[in-house]
This record gives sequence, C-alpha cells and structure tokens, in this order.
Amino acid sequence: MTPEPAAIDPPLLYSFRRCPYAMRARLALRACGLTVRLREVLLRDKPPELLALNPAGTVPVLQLPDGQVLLHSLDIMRWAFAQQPPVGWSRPQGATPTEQEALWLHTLDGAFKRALDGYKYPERHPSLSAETWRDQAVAVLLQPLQRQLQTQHTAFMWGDQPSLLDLALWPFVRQLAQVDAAWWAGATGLEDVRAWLQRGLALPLFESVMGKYPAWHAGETEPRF
Ligand SMILES: N[C@@H](CCC(=O)N[C@@H](CS)C(=O)NCC(=O)O)C(=O)O
Repeated sequence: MTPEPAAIDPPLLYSFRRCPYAMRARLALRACGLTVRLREVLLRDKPPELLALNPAGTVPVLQLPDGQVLLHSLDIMRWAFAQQPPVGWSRPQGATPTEQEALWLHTLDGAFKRALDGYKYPERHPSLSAETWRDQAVAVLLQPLQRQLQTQHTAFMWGDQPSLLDLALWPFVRQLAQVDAAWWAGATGLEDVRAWLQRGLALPLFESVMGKYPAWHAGETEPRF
C-alpha cells in the first residue's frame, strides 16, 4: 500500500489588520480561495520570527511551505492569482501584469501613496498643505481612474467583475476617503470612483478579510485564514 502523503501546512501570512498592503494581500488570497495560517502582528511589537524573515519589518510577509518568502504585497497577490485565479473575474492576472496594469501599480505605490501619506499626516510632510497633497493624489490616480470607469461604463476597472488591480487599489483609496468623509462624499468629478469604491467595500469578500484576530505569540497555533 502506498503511504498517504504527509499533509503540508498552509503558507504562513504575517499581517496587520489595518495595513492597506496586508489588506490587499488578504483580499487576493481570499478571492483565490487559498488558505493560510495567519500571524497577526502588532507593528510596535514585532515578533522576532517576522524580523528573521524580513529585517525591514514590514507586513505582509508570506512564507511558503517550500521555504520561499514573499516580502511585498503585490508579489503575494500575483502568487495567489498564479496559483488559482478567481473563476469568472475580469482579466485574472498571474505573475505578469500587462504594461498598462504595471503603470497603474507604479503610480499607486509611488506618487499616489506619497500624496496619501502627506494628506493623512500633513505635520510629517509640511512641504505642502494637506489640501495640496490631496489634490495631487486626486490628479495622479483618481482622475485617471474616473476617466477610465466613465469611458468604459464598467462596474470595475476592467469589466463587470473585479480584477487584481481593483483589489490592489481599494484599500488605499478607502484610506483617502476616510480622511475627510464629508469632502469625499461631495468631491466633484469623482462620482464613478466613489461608486466603484462603494461597490468594492460592499463585497462580502471585503468584509471577510477585515475580521479581528489577537496578536500572535510564539508557540501559539495560528488560526486558518
Ligand atoms: N512594499 C511593502 C510595503 C508594506 C508596508 O510598508 N507595510 C507597513 C504597514 S501598512 C509596515 O509594515 N510598516 C512597518 C512599520 O510600521 O514598522 C508591500 O507592498 O508589502
């Protein structure tokens, strides 16, 4: 009789609930139907196990059963989509995003994120006023997004179903919207972006990745996520 193959533990995900990078990694893992063991961390008290894998100390980090370690959220998202893309989604992308998608992601993680940080923490970025930072965030990412959604008449970025890119953007645009909810609710020229964000946040998928977990400590069994 052939022996049963040994069960392989699911990958380990180091995550922080409110971190938008960790959020998009969790969104992708969940959308692709993949299970991980979750180690929720406190950024002010990082476990040595995380620092051993990633001396930069950022989350998310995904450690695969073969020992490979993914240190960036987009790598985790692409890995998840390459394993098992969600059925029926718009342009499910694996390891190789198109040039157009790469450009969106570059703007998002670069110019938009800098402007978002300036808007959220103007005291730490005093070279510009909070409103000017916000205007920049709108100009580099949200206006192009508005134009794309408006021209295509689609619910999501590339069609009637979400895509990797929608998942990558939502947590960051959500943060911007939360800084000043009254401004966001009335911002002119961003109507389709507002509806797109609302649609994303209303997905059961989004709620399903926002559950609360206690911080993990060495020796504790990780909850399955
Ligand atoms: N390039 C990384 C950036 C991740 C990142 O900056 N995460 C923040 C939390 S939102 C972090 O871990 N910061 C470390 C700290 O605050 O000590 C990625 O895409 O995953």
